[in-house]
Amino acid sequence: MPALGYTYHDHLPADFSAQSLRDDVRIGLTAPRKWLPPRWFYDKVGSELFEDITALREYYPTRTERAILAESATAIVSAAGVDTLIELGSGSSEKTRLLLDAMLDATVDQTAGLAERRGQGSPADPIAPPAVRPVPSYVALDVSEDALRSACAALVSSYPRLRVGALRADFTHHLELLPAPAAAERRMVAFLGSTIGNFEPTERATFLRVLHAQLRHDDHFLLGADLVKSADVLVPAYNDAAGVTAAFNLNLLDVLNHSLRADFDRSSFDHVVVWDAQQEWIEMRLRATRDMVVRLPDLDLDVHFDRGEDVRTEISAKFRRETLTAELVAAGFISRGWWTDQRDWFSLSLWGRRA
Ligand code: SAH
Ligand code: AVI
Repeated sequence: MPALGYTYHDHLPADFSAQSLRDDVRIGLTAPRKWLPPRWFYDKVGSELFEDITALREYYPTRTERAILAESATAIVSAAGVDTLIELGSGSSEKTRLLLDAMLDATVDQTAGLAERRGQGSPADPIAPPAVRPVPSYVALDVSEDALRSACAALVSSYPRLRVGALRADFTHHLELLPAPAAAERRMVAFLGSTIGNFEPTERATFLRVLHAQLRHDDHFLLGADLVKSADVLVPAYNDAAGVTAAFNLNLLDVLNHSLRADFDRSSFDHVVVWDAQQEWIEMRLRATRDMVVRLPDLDLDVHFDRGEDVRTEISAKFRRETLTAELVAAGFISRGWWTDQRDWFSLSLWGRRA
């Protein structure tokens, strides 16, 4: 057993992260319509601010997904049959506990069933023992070391029977690093929280194809996806009255200031949220409130902003069952279940691999 109680592997060494941040920032801030990829939100402060967002009255996705899991985790786990749960973009792994509880309950049920059947069997009528299942395991994959370490340390103390691993990696580049299954080990890859909505459509299609290629025939994919609903609900979820989402968005400028010695002035940008009804996605932007030049010495780059100019920092796509299903089927998946809440605001769907 490792000293921490969990294994930790880092596939994002400092120089790799620094180079990919430099590449992303150069591409995004020299584009005709400026943008930045959302993975850079999640430094220590950003990960904590995201956790604060999940508790906001306006931000319904986390509590709605948690309610679906509370109701249906047992059914999901029993439909998939899970020895190892691998979670992409695991963050605090809080909702995951509902899946882990269901996984561990299932192994207790199996053991009890085996003992019961052994008690009934006689030497003349031996009952073949079922195949011994692998130790229940959980692997958290995230870009944020702070989130991984605090989530895994907490899981280790709550779940002594669970084998826990942390993988610091980027799910847009490193899906081939998912732990390979042992013979007869059944894996379920979970992607919760509607983080899939933060991909551009083409990036989403690539992600689904690459993930599908990593799965074996008895593995499953569990997807949490936020559903299309009224803009009156959607916009406040990304523009809360207390300004926590604004702080999360503006923290991106601090990340660039710390990591690239940039000189962004936070007070010269506004947090802006737009519902794009055509694309059916929320856009978060940072809008310059004055003309300015921002210096990024590590890139040897000066970036000019006009007053009113936007940097798009995130899209958060909202889904419909038919189109989401079509995308997964196009990537090779087959539907194994769909769970939602009473208002049909959020979905959890289970997918298998087409043979
Ligand atoms: N799954 C959690 C957290 C969602 S927040 C929940 O449902 O509440 C999104 C998480 O994805 C953050 O923890 C962030 O650090 C992680 N993340 C963002 N981009 C990532 C990437 N490219 N690769 C791996 N993790 C990423
Ligand atoms: C992680 N992701 C699914 C969140 C979302 O809702 O798109 C990130 C977030 N951005 C602002 N609030 C929350």
